[in-house]
Amino acid sequence: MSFAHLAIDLGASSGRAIVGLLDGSPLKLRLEEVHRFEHLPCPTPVGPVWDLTGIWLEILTGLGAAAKWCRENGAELKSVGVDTWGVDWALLGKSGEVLGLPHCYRDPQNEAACQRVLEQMGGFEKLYERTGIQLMPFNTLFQVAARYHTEPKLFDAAERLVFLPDLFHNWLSGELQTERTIASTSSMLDVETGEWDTELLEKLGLPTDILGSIVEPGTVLGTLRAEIAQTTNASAKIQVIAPAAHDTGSAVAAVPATVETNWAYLSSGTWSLLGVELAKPITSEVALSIPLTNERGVDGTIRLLKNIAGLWLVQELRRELQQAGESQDFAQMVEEARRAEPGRTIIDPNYAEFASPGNMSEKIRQFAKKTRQPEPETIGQLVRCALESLALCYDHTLQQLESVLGKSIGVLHIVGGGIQNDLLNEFATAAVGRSVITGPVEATAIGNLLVQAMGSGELSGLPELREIVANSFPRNVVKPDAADHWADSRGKFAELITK
Ligand code: ADP
Ligand code: LRH
Repeated sequence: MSFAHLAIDLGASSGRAIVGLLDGSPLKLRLEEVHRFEHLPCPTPVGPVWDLTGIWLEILTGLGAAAKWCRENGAELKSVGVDTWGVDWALLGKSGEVLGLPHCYRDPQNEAACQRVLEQMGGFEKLYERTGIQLMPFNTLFQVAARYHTEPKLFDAAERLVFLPDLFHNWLSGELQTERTIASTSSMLDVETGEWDTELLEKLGLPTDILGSIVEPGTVLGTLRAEIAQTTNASAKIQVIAPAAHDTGSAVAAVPATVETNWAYLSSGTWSLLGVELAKPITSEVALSIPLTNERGVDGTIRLLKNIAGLWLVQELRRELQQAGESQDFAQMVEEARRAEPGRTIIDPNYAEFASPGNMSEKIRQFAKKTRQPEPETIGQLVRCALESLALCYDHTLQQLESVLGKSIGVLHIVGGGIQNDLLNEFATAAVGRSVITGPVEATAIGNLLVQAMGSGELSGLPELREIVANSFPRNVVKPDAADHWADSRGKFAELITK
């Protein structure tokens, strides 16, 4: 009988349950996707909230399907672990009751709270030197400040603040722990120690008695609650093991960089997370001026990276088409973009207006108008504009990283669902002028599974984990797009973002 683990990988647009089987010599990981679903934030009068119980039922469906698959295929399901997108959280009362629905991070209320916090701190640099996290209005710190402002009594009743994977682990096992990678993206941890910065929270007048102790990725949290085992027809012996509970932490753990020393990663999905892996955080003046984020990873590593808007832009263009009854899939949109004119319009993907949902095509046109460029009209022109601009932003960010590190980066590994967009891979390769390797697509689930295997004592650490990824999944060396505008477009992009 072979052993299996189950990754529940929840991105901001979709979730999946993937069984992983480790066997052979050298060890290889085999994946079996047993469940996949899409999900969306729900608009309410108090802002966008996540369909928490809907997502939970999908998790249970995934667990049930994994248990069935393992039974039918002679495998023993040993453990399950959940990773989610970053920053979102909930409060639990004394009995464990969730106090209010968790908001989706794309919530306009965070903006005012972010400004208030920055004023209280006397500027972003004071916050950055403590937490080392990029300024984004949706960081958990600002979300907590926003909610404390509108609903202070909720915090009186609260016993614990939980991040979403911690909550799902609690619902699976009954145990309650805070996993370090997901906590580290909140802007509430001390960048040097990786522990809660309680002094910061006190300074901001925010409660600290709701913070639990923090555990490492790979920690065995417990076993399935009897009720969960019963409803999913799974064994009550299945362990619940915290993976790198932040999806980006899991994805970067699964980057198959085994020989290179000068590599960077790009985790490509709803967001494009581009950065390097380090032993220690960097909060220098140059890092602050960009600013770059320092998040915690597997085996005590630090991810120095930049959050770039990513395929959110294309997701929103697709949603607009769907609303107009012109349903198109991503592959069709990419084909239209391939046929559109090269180098016509460039945007800054990180322009604040693009971060909120709705009217993406109009927002892109307004940006073009403001910067005196041709306005994209067709879906092909819009998608091409978004993809070329993302590629240029990757190049710019790599240069920024090099300036912080004081050394050059020769190889970019791109992982995640976004690598299914061939055109973006080709654009990225042309724009960055470095060697680009794509794969694996399911890096997040793979990282999640292998960290569980580490936690259960089957694997020793990150180097072994990456060897397994490299041995198990195909990688592709990308050929650059052949259009001749890239040198000009790089110049245009640099001008755009300094305006
Ligand atoms: P998340 O960050 O939500 O977990 P994923 O890693 O699953 O996202 O990546 C989803 C993105 O991948 C989609 O937004 C889409 O842009 C892109 N994508 C998925 N399938 C395809 C495809 N067949 N062709 C082109 N792009 C795709
Ligand atoms: C990517 C991600 C990213 C966060 C964002 C909110 O899914 O976790 O690392 O910053 O979602």
